[in-house]
Amino acid sequence: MARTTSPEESWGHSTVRTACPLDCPDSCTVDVTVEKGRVIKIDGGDTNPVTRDYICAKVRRFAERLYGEDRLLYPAIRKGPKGNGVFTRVSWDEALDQIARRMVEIRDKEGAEAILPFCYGGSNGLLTQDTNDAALFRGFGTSRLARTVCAAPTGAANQALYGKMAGVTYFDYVHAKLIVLWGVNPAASGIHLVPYIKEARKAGAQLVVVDPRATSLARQADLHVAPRPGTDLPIALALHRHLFESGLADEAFLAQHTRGAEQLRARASEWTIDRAAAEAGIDARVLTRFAEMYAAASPALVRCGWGLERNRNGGSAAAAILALPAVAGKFGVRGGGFSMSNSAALGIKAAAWMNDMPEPGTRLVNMNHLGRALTEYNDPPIRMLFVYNCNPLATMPDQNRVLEGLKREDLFTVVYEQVFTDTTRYADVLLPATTFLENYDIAKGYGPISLQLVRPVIEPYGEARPNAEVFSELSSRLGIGEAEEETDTLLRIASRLPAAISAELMETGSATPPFGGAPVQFVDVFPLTPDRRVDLFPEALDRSAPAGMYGYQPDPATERYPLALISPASEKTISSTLGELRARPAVLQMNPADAKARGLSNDDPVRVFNELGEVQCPVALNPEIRPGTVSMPKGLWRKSTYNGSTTNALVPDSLTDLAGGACFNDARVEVALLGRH
Ligand SMILES: Nc1nc2c(c(=O)[nH]1)N[C@H]1C(S)=C(S)[C@@H](COP(=O)(O)OP(=O)(O)OC[C@H]3O[C@@H](n4cnc5c(=O)[nH]c(N)nc54)[C@H](O)[C@@H]3O)O[C@H]1N2
Ligand SMILES: Nc1nc2c(c(=O)[nH]1)N[C@H]1C(S)=C(S)[C@@H](COP(=O)(O)OP(=O)(O)OC[C@H]3O[C@@H](n4cnc5c(=O)[nH]c(N)nc54)[C@H](O)[C@@H]3O)O[C@H]1N2
Ligand SMILES: [Mo]
Repeated sequence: MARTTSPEESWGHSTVRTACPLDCPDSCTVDVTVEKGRVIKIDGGDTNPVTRDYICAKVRRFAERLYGEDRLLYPAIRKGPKGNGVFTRVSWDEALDQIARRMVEIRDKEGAEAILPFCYGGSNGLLTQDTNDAALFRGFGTSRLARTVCAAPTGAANQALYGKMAGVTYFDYVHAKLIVLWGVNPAASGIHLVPYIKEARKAGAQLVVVDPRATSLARQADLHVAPRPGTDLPIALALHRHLFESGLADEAFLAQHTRGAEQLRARASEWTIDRAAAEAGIDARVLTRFAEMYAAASPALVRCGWGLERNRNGGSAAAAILALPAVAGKFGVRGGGFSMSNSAALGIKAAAWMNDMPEPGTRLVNMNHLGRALTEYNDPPIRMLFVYNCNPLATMPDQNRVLEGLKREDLFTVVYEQVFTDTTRYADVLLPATTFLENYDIAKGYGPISLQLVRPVIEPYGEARPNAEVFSELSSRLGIGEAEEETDTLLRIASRLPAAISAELMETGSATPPFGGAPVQFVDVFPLTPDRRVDLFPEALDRSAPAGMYGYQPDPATERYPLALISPASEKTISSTLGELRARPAVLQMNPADAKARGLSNDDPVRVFNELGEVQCPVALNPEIRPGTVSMPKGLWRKSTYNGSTTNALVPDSLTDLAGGACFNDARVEVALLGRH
């Protein structure tokens, strides 16, 4: 499958069908129009039927990234002091030789664990991560990275309770009579779900939204529950208590299909509606109505999102929410049950072909502790940071500490990137990466159950190269493996997929999902736990969580820093991807009552601060956010605020109760007019 002719010639069309592998549940089919070797239009296709021929505004603009002035076009090495942004162009050979030489030097002197590979959500496909990169770093014996910045707590809960059983997919929303959107905002973070929700509503479904902000869907909902961030656990436990105490729990289902119901019931027993409502800062009548609506409706569907995981209680909260359909007996009907990540639904792990390479026992670094690791870790200290598929200076907690680490003159930083990001500025060596329009990949959806082939629609721009090739070349320089072409890696990974899936994927560009892409929980799919039951009280998690399973940890607010700062997904970027295209400064959203108490008016320049840092930006008065909570988008670049600090400068690097996740929404802050101290 070597690329001998240009993609255009070999396909003979100016519109090429491919798929978007960016970090979003929808995994859209995209049709890309190419003229004279240049992308001129990106639109939706329908191989993955949820795409329905339209795509989000972000990816429609992707050519602006592809050809933008921030695009990295050739390898380069730092010239002058760290962070001054001046680089000298070098050849790929020079850059890779220098990296390989440094890796060996560091290993010989301090051990390979002094090298930390750092990657996350760039392109989410099966080819760009956990393939040749993992072979290289495992083979060399570097430190390992715990990739916990997202979905770690929800994933741990889903794994422990259900073994990541497939969830209700978009197609079946229309069958639900009640839809609960819990800590998720599909109008921004997965837009193709929205029409399915609308169809369900037309067919008579009620909608409940649990979100501290009155999002567009919350404003249309039958019930909007607007809790203080981080209080979903008491709310969910109060629903459980209501079900158990009112005789509404499905005892037959619990006996046949679950374990641990008694312990869950015991932990929920202390959370009366009144107590939970007081803790969450909501009206007890709203919570009572929620409990009654949920108990009464069938099919009832809970869409559990990621907004609720990003705090100290995130893991237990997700578990308590995912346990609701089991206790209330909502499974076994089309449109009933839960909907979470479907990334495991095809039984394909991310590291499709890595499964037979043993996980080494080298040091494991939690990515949320990057700042700490770079400035404090000693045994050995981190001497090389190899960043790819990630923009940590923009996306990791405790930004000021990350920055302090990146500024270390004795840290050798490689940044392998598509564009000149905030992190890129602190590199010693820059490597230019292809985008999904220039490389192969295999895109796996986590909303719909889907697997699609991503194929290059244009030749790599400048000297950009795909991950698969660059990591295998480095491996060959270090005597770990042989250099191979990207297409060889693709074929090798495809050959590790289940045979039927692989054949269809390579032949047609996509794999047909099982059960028509719409499995019914407890009819078509069952828990993948060891005893095939729902584990409502996972003992191992109970032992590891600081307050035990379903144990609530109180709000971290103090008198000085009373406001909860959240940073939800915005329509403009995917995490920080495309952040370079943001032209105007980002704005802090604040309830008018909170603004009044601080003497602030709309558009005032403010400082948002706590002990970790300060963000300077304009404030917008917005009644759609609950009092006591302020909001700023996730994924901002440093240029998007007045002082080059973003939300993450205010985010502690504390960890969630389960799985070491990030506590982005545990930032507690004060806000004042800029200039007034
Ligand atoms: N446009 C766009 N799409 C994206 C992304 C993006 O950055 N931009 N990111 C992608 C990625 S990486 C992910 S993980 C997903 C995330 O997608 P979502 O699950 O939608 O996650 P968030 O945007 O973090 O938060 C969702 C909602 O939770 C609310 N929220 C915040 N704190 C709490 C809380 O404590 N409890 C409750 N109940 N609600 C809370 C927020 O106000 C927000 O409206 O989206 C993916 N899709
Ligand atoms: N304050 C706050 N911060 C957050 C969150 C929050 O809720 N609040 N949410 C978090 C979440 S949910 C997530 S998932 C993380 C994501 O954080 P990151 O993993 O940093 O994701 P991105 O910001 O999208 O950056 C990915 C980078 O990878 C590059 N890239 C893409 N494809 C390739 C490739 O094929 N090869 C190479 N070498 N590079 C590539 C892109 O150009 C991009 O700059 O951010 C987290 N950060
Ligand atoms: Mo994420």
